[in-house]
Amino acid sequence: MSPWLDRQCTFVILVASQLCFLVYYSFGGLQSMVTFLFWGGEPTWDYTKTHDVYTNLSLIQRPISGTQGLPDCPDKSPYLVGPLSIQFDRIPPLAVIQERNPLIQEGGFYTPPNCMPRYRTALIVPHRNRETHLRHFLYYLHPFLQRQQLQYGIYVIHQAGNQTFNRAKLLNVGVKEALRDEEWDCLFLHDVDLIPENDHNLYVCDPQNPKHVSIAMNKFGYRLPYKTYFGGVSAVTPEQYLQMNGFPNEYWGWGGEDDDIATRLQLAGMRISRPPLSLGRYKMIKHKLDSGNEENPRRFDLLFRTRRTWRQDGMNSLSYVTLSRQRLPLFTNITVDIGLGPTRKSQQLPRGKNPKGIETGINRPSGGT
Ligand code: UD2
Ligand code: MN
Repeated sequence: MSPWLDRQCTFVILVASQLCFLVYYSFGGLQSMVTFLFWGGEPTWDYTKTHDVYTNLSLIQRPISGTQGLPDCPDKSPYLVGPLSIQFDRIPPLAVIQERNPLIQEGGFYTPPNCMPRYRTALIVPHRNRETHLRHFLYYLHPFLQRQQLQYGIYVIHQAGNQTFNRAKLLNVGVKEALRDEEWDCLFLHDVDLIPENDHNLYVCDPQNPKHVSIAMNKFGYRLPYKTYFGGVSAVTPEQYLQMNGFPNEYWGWGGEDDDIATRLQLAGMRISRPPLSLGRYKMIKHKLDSGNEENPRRFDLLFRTRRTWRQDGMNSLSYVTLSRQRLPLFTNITVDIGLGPTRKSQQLPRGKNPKGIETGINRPSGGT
C-alpha cells in the first residue's frame, strides 16, 4: 500500500471512530443504546431527577376571550414534566389542596379551561377509614391529571359500616354511579394508596384491551410480581367493563379479586394490556392490613370457579343501597351499603392455604415499603 493511501485510510478510520463515539454518547451511553436498539425506543427516565407535582400548573389559565371556539387540546400536553417527587411525611390539609387546585369544580370535576379535551376519564376509588391516604391521593392526583389536559372526575366509593370490606363490589358500584353522571371514555379503578410517579403515564384507556397500569411499584421492587397480576390501578372502557360483566361481587376481605378479574377478562376474549415498565411506576403508602379487611379464606375456592361464575356474578347481579351522594370540593363521595359477606361459620378454609394449588403470585396482604 502506498504511504498516501495508508494516510487516507488512517484518516477515514479516525473520522469514523470519532463519529461512532459521537453517536454512542448522544444516545446516552451503552445502556441507552441497548435499550434503543432492542426495546424499540421505549423511553428511559431518570427517577433521581424529579419535579414538583405542581410544576406548570399556574400556566393553565382561562382565556380572556371566554370558552367559545376553543381549539382541541394538543396530542401531547405541553405541561408534562416526567418523574415526580413524592413524599408522605406530611399530610396535606384539605384546605391547602383546594387552594393549590383552584380550577377544580365541586365534586372533584375538571375540564381544561383553554382547550377541548380529547379524553374523559373517571377515577373510581374504593374507600373506608383511609382518610390520610385519601388526602395524599388528592394532593398528588389533581395536579397530575390537570397537566394531562383530561376532562376528569374523582369518585370515592365509601363502604358504610364496619363489616368485611369488598373492594371489587365497590368498584362495580363506582362504575355504575359514575356512568350516571357522564359518558366517560375511560374508567380508572384506583387503590387510594397508590401515587403515580411519572405524568407521562397518561390516564387514558387502551381501546382494544383492559389496561393494567400499576405494573412497577416500590412495594414489589419496581417489577411485575407475576404475569397475570392485575391489582392496584387498572383502566377499562365502559364497553370492556360490560364485556367482562364487571368485577366479581363475592370476594369479601383481602385478596383474590384482582386475580379473578384477570381471569374474567381473558374468558371474555380480551387480554391484559400494559404500559412500558419505566412508565407504570407507583409509590404505595406504607400500611398494615386494615381491620375489617382480613384475608379472604374463600378466595382460592372462588378463583377455582371463575370460569363457571363470571357470567352470573358481576354487573348483572349487582345490588346495593346508596346512602348518600355528596359533591365535595375535591371529589364526589358516594356512601353505600353493599350488604354483608358470608358468615364466619361458612368461611372454614384454613388461613392462607391454597387447596387447589392456584398460582396467585407473591401478592400477600399488607406489604408497603
Ligand atoms: C393489593 C392490591 C389491591 C387489591 C388487594 C387485595 C396492590 C398495589 N394492590 O393491595 O388492588 O387487589 O391487594 O384485595 O397490589 N381499602 C380501604 N379501606 C380498607 C381496606 C381497603 O379503603 O379498610 C381500599 C383502599 O383503596 C386500598 C384498597 O382497598 O388501597 C386495597 O386494599 P389494601 O391496600 O389493604 O391491599 P394491598 O395493599 O395488599
Ligand atoms: Mn395497599
